[in-house]
Amino acid sequence: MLTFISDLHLSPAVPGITALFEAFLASLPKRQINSLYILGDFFDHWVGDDDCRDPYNARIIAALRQAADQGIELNLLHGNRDFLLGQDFATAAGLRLLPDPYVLSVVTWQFVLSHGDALCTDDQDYQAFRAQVRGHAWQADFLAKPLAERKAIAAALRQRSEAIKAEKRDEANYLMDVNAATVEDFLRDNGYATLIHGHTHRPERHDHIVDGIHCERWVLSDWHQDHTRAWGDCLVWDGDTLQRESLELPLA
Ligand code: LP5
Ligand code: MN
Repeated sequence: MLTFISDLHLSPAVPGITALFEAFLASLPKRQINSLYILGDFFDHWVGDDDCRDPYNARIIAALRQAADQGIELNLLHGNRDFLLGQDFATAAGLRLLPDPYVLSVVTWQFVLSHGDALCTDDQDYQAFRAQVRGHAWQADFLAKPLAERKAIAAALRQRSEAIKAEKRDEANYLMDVNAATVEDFLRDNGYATLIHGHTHRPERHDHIVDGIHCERWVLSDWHQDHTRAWGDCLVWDGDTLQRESLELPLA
């Protein structure tokens, strides 16, 4: 059995979500789930693998490693907040970094996995930003900065991003969602497979008819916490059907 999650945005600021994730990971062997696919924005932000030593990050890496050692196959695609997760992190956590998009063929079905940010082509400011920060030279330049400076830049960008989103939500909500024509091209380019993505924080199952072919698009939720509980969702493939499951942890 396979399971898919996205947009946990893990950080020390969300201990409830962290506990929910740890409980979720620990529950996989009992549920006969042997592969986990994390579809990006696993961390709230990631500024380079030299930050693996940070105590919070080390705790998450240890939890992943424990699951890997129990035989869970761990896979991760980058999100827009943690695209700097690299091979040192992957090796320490015992997981495989996958390209975005990633076509996942199982015995009876074909999925295509993506974080989803590349599909939001109406958000031209973001796409310009994305093109810049996904470049190799730009990343090498950023990673050469001291860790503290990178953390300060990431914090400023996060603040700015939240402000921009609040502004755009008021004036043009659609900007923050996927573009329908981009999704159709994407499905065509990826063999009309069942698309699973996150990023938009709009959990839903959509039907698309592309070239007369029925395609499904499943959007994962981001994870949340308040004072009483942490919650999120996952998708589970049992070899026959894909189902959304709610995850919840009461907080003392
Ligand atoms: O993440 P979310 O859901 O809030 O919003 C995204 C888009 N925002 C981002 C920015 C991330 O939140 C912050 C990333 C921090 C970690 C990265 C570490 C290393 C990177 C350092 C880069 C300098 O991705 C948001 C979208 C939204 O999704 C919906 O799709 O709208 O897009 C933006 O906020 C981007 C702005 O539109 C454009 C900002 C341009 C800023 C340019 C500053 C360059 C500074 C360079 C410094 C070296
Ligand atoms: Mn995202």
